Amino acid sequence: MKKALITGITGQDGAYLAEFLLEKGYEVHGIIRRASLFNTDRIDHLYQDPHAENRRLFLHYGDLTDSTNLIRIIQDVKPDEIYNLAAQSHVKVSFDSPEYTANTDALGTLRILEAIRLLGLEKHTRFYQASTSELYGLVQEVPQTEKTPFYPRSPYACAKLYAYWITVNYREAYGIYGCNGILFNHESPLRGETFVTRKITRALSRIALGLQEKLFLGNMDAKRDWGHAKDYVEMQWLMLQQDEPKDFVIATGRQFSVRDFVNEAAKGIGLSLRWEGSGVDEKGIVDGIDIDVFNSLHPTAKSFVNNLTEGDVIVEVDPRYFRPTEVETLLGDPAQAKEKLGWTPKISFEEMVVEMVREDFILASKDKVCQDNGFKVCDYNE
Ligand code: NDP
Ligand code: GDR
Repeated sequence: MKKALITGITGQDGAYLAEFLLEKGYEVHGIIRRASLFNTDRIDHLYQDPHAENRRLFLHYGDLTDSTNLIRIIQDVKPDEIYNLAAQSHVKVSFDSPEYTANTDALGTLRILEAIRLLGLEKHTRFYQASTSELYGLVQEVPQTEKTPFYPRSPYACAKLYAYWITVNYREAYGIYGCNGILFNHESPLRGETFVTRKITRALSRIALGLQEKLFLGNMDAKRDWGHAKDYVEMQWLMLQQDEPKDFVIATGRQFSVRDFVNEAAKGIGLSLRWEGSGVDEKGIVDGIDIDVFNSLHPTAKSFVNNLTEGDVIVEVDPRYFRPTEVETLLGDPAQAKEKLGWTPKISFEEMVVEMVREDFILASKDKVCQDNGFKVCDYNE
């Protein structure tokens, strides 16, 4: 039975990857951080009681900032494959916490590679590094390929640039099978609530149910190549199954703006929007409501009064969400992945947005029931 170690198993990709590898028959080990509250929501459906026989999912406390802990876990597990997904992954937050971001995202990667080397596992353990389209930053070429020059635009991207090159270096210097997956943005109902897509689908659902008044966003013109996380974790695995290690761009080859995403998500719950103004004065206004779509979202929807009316302003720009340096446009060319890995994404942008907004509508419906019965629900909305 193959053994995989996933750092960042409690994150969006970690959860999908753990499920995928368990289905493939792997023994899966994951590193989780000690937190004051349970932080395993995304993998609770995979959890196996530590006392159960024949279990194949094992969780270890650890942190990418702690070398000795990483060495001990890797020594104990001796994994065939390590997927390094752990990171302070929020670009905007990296401007507030640049040193912590570098410690985790850059040095954390080095610590794992060094552990593989120190333990003499260079020929045993294959290594996947979660690289990112943020490396292209101020883009030098459209679309971006494996050969497009990098120009990082945030402390996060600078840290990931180090991680990219140290992976290449350990491959060349010590013969470690190490790969960078240069993944463009990928989303899902498990996406963190402060990334723009999930912020939008969550907020629109809550607005439709009267739990929130407005959605405040930053740069509406930013353009991204958005894929589905479930599709992308399959590629992470495929990259480690090849004869030779190689770096791959993983993207859909389609691009949409933040505004396009809002329109698509609004459509998913039966709203059409019109846009007025520009820059910080831009507003998204309800232009039409398709009550049949709204009612089809969930059996409970019919029992809720939809409190929106045409003309309501539900989206506004708030400059607090602007970044000191922005990545305006990203569009990937996945030709090499298609050719060499035989990989193509299965879930379209439109299908993904509908899935996300429908899942968030169900969560908002639960909150609505709680609120209507006098219970306090979470108002956090950043
Ligand atoms: P998430 O933010 O959802 O998950 C990050 C994971 O890393 C969480 O499990 C988190 O733990 C863990 N983590 C954070 N800091 C540390 C640390 N110091 N030590 C140990 N674990 C830590 O990210 P995604 O799943 O979306 O992304 C996975 C990886 O892919 C990240 O490296 C990200 O930078 C990269 N990436 C993501 C893309 C995307 O669009 N999603 C695109 C390109 C790259 P906890 O749950 O406790 O917070
Ligand atoms: P990104 O994702 O920075 O691309 O990094 P995010 O969803 O945070 O931003 C995408 C774009 O939307 C604009 N934007 C906003 N973003 C957020 N978070 N909140 C807002 O209110 C808002 N309004 C507009 C942003 O300015 C940006 O242009 C993600 C992360 O998963 C990284 O870890 C990963 O490496 C890259 O994708 C590829």
